[in-house]
Amino acid sequence: EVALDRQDEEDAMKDFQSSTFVPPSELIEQEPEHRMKAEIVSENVDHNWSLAYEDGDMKVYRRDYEEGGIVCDFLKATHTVTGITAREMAHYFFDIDVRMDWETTLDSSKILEQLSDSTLIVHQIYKRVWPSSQRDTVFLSHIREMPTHDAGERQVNEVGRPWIVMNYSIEHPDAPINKFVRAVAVVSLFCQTLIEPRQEGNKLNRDHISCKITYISNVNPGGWAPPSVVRAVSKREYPKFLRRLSSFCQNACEDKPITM
Ligand code: 6CM
Repeated sequence: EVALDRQDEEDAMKDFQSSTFVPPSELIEQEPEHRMKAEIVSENVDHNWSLAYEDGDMKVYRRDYEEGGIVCDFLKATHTVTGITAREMAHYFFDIDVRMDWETTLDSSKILEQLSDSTLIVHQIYKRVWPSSQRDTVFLSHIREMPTHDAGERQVNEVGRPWIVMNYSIEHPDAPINKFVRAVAVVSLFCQTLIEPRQEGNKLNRDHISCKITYISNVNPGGWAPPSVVRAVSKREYPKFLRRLSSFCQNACEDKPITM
């Protein structure tokens, strides 16, 4: 019976990989009306969202949402990071080799499977937040350059194509739920390159470029956790994450040629 279960899991995984591995672009192009439409990355923030944090170019919005008393608030943040491109930002957010250099909420981050250069299955264990139990997540992580026609509104001074990283929770036979409470997350980081107009003949350098990021996250902490603690942690951690990831990228790119 155990062997059959395992086979079932493997079959399910194969189905999953072959069916949903690359979302067809026409799904993104025209999103019909539905109750989750406001969560789509290029949608604007409306009256349903409240500004939770603001500092310079960084804005963090949230929308209250609970499932059975568990806080699963929607979070959306925008930020503009000088000196780097969309591709560079997306790359460092995706690259698990540098994750521990900027992410402070983790005990560990491990690749369970590498499906391609642009798609990984990752297992992460988070630091315990008092007084709740320690959490882990298993998610599919995918990076891609988007065709411009899928990208929604273009920014003033935007050049090239946007890049996106999507992390969304899945199950995996190599990381069964046992020791930790399994949190479930849907995260996406959407990056656009902006270039300041410059005088003709002036060579492009890092002072002319910046990366506009739109980050969305929806985390179900999986199992009850005190709402006040969840909201306090998220209020503190998201701005911190955005700042740390941004300065990590700026430092990493400083002396490197610009990658568009
Ligand atoms: O997006 C972020 N990081 C990515 C790379 O690690 C990845 C991670 C997504 C999952 C975030 C879920 C955290 C769930 C753990 C909950 C632990 C606290 C429980 C509180 C109980 C009181 O997409 C940056 C994520 C920044 C997190 C603040």
